[in-house]
Amino acid sequence: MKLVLGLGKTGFSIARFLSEQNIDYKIADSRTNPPLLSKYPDAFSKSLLTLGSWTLDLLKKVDEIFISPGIAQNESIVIWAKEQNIPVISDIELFSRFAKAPIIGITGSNGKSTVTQLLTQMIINAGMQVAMGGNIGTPVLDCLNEKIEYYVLELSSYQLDYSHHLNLIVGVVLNITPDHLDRYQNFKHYINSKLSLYQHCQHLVINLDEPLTPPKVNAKCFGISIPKQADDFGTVTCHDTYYLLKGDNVLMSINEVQLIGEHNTRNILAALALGDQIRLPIISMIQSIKNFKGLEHRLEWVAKKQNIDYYNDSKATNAISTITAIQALMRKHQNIVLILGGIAKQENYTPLFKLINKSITSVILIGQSAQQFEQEINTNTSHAKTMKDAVNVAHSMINNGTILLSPGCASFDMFDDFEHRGRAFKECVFSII
Ligand code: UMA
Ligand code: ADP
Repeated sequence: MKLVLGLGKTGFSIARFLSEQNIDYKIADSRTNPPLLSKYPDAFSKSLLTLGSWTLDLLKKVDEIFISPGIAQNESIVIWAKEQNIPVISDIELFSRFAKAPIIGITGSNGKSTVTQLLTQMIINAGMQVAMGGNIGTPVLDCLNEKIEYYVLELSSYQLDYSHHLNLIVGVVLNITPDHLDRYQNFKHYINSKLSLYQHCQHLVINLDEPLTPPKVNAKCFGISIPKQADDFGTVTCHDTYYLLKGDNVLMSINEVQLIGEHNTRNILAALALGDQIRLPIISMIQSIKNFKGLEHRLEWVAKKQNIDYYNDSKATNAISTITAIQALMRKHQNIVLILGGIAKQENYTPLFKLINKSITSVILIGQSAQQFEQEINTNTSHAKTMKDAVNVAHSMINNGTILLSPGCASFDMFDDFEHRGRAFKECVFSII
């Protein structure tokens, strides 16, 4: 008997898959009323469902556990399973047992979704059948299809922690900065979790600008400098313009790219290196980059009205992604009002506060972190209880410049998720202008 833990997106997709395979399972969620329960009344048999606190009884007759990524490794049920030698694996590992096409894995603290989406687009433009899934939103088991030629998976550290046997044709750890430290004993454990992806890869893609990645053996590399190897991807500046390079060869000018910021240049170079590892034609990859507008909620330009540009970077849920957004905009925009805050992560926000104090005109503080952040910020600050207030106050502060939502925090104190927060921001912007 298999045990499925968690009744979210992952749990439901595992249950559906096991039902289709006629594999016996039961399913349990430690909440009495998990948020998705009402949405899927017919997806599982109620007799197999346990809601509420987990006890040892749940493990009776269980020979394998399929666990949702949101369940931490220090939960009692995971510890009990280890004591009884019951394997605990992710949906990713289960998927990899059944997937017939090669799997590409993308992890990192920031940029995963952008690279996953761009690489998927590159494979489509090269004329192949591809499925994209994982942490980006579609559970991997929902992607399984005989016709697929490549799977492109965004993998979180949570998913990697429960994936011990994967076979990736190529993989990348884009970058590693502190995140999710509530789930790990310390930063070192988080780093090890991210780097575990490389243990599963036939071919590696490595970020030369990331000191935490391993020796560059047997890998294609990328970074913001002139490549040292013919197979690596990088950049060169000539007459104030950046060009993307493969070895000595100029691929394209950065002026042909729609995404802004050096972080996105890195994301593009990573996608090129991954695509090159699977031998996608360079010409079609370049065309995909030219067409790529980026994803919603990631430094997304929303509108311009009365000399004010509005950007939605709701996906910035940690300090470094907000730093990245400010640095990207500062090059062209001098007068920036930042909407910041939510549930702060257990990480060092000092570099962000330093940048804000140096470069930001005003900050509108929202969410639980407001009082804490206010003590560290010297620039002009205001408080807002709702997104509507935040946008109105920001709008009243400047006649020209940029209003940026880049909260640097999780959203759950005020919103369902970062998408809800980003949509709320955009609705408020459109109601003003
Ligand atoms: N649950 C328990 N006990 C617990 C914790 C959770 O029973 O101690 C139950 C919850 O009650 C809930 C279910 O488990 O019913 C939720 O499972 P989950 O939190 O693993 O979420 P899913 O809905 O399965 O979504 C997961 C990913 N969520 C997390 O990793 C927290 C989604 O990533 C992913 O898109 C989806 O699988 C499909 O693969 C989201 C995320 O926030 C976007 N990821 C983190 C991030 O990007 O920072 C890692
Ligand atoms: P992830 O899936 O890893 O969360 P996204 O592509 O969704 O990454 O971007 C999340 C946030 O991080 C956005 O605010 C985005 O602007 C920022 N970001 C994207 N790529 C990078 C990068 N390479 N380095 C730092 N920040 C980044």
